[in-house]
Amino acid sequence: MDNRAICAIATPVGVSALGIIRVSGPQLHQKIDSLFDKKLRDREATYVNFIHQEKTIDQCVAIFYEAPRSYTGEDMLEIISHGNSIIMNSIMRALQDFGVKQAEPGEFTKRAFMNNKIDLTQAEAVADLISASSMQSVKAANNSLSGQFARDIETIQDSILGLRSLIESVINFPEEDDVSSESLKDAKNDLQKIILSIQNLQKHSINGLMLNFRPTYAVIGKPNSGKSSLINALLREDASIVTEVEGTTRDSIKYSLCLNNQIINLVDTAGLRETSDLAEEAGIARTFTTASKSEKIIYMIDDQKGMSQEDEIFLNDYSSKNCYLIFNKIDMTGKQAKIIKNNFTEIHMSVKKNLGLDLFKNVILDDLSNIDYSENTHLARERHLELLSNASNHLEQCRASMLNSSLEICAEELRLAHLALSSILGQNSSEELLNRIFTTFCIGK
Ligand SMILES: Nc1nc2c(ncn2[C@@H]2O[C@H](COP(=O)(O)OP(=O)(O)O)[C@@H](O)[C@H]2O)c(=O)[nH]1
Ligand SMILES: [Mg+2]
Repeated sequence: MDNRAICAIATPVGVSALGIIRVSGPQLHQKIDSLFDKKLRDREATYVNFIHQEKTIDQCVAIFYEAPRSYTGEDMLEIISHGNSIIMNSIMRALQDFGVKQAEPGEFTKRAFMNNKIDLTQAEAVADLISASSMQSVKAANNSLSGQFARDIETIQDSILGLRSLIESVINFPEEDDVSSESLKDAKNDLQKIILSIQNLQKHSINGLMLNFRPTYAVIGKPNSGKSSLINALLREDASIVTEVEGTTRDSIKYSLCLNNQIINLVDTAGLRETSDLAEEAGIARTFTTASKSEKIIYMIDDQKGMSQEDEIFLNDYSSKNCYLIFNKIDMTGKQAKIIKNNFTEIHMSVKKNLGLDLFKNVILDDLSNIDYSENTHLARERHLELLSNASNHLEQCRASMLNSSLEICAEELRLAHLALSSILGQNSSEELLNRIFTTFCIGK
């Protein structure tokens, strides 16, 4: 691995009061001392001038963390400057003049992993914490980050090792018959306990996976039914272009909406109609792709026009479980805002007059409240689940071989189960796997 010092802006781009630049690398002190007008002391915040080519770029607060007591395990520096991107980029350039390179996404955390500051589940939890989409997923990510998930796995690994040595002893000393049959009975009990604890961990992981998940709601319907208006009303800002011209929205545009501390994806789409405009036609094709990739469809109908045959044809492919109908513009038809459960759940509302918008939000909130969560839930990934089920399969094989007294196979299955668990923690993981995990991080973490 390239172990040159790295730097990155760790705060979002744009204007802000303060911005943070992080630096990490071996023997940083000697390299960057001359950039400050005062000497930095370990783990102390110092008010300094950041100086480059004899000019003060900014007045900052700098904190130096001496290795190995830092996030990455290397020497680290955090520069808290004013949050202006011209200032921050000048600081970055100055650092680069001193041989510090721009960090890749996740490179700080990757170094923390490489230096054994954290295991792979904790590294993944860092990324999950940053992108957590609800307070529950924040808590669950923290459970993983604190190492609870890793400790649970290590406990199971220890039990597997214990069981293996028990079985090896029976293999090696078969002549002591009494001891053997006693030991085998113990082995069966131990195996049963291990299988149960894996099942327990799998259950928590499945719940954790659900928490990590952001459902996508696609808003679909004919042109002018009020799709973009609905999205704007929900986002409480002019996020989509709303006009009276049919066919304004020509692409599928994805937004994040935070409802009661939970984030969903909301997609605005091109209205469905026959068209000879090529760009619009391509937009409509995307609407269908978006629909097929979304968890839920919000199908909008202009209440003045009512449901048409085309609407019905589209809806034929959907069920009440994955589709809601909105009859919009009831201000023009004089109806009351209400929810009706017919074939589909129908919400009769007016976006423009803000009638029934809360009814609609409650429908989504109801969807979101169905996720099961307990204090032990940790934020899991597909990767963890696959490896847990892999370990679990080997343990089942081990049980089967124990019943036929094929003890060599038993021991081998235990070794494989242990290996699967090691991979969850990132012991013996390949460079490719690590790259796959760390490139999903944001820069600066
Ligand atoms: N009267 C009335 N007009 C609405 C309502 N919702 C949206 N509109 C209007 O319908 C037109 C089309 O809206 P837009 O959101 O662009 O529809 P889209 O093509 O489905 O995205 C605009 O002029 C909106 O102001 C409503 O509840 N009542
Ligand atoms: Mg639109």
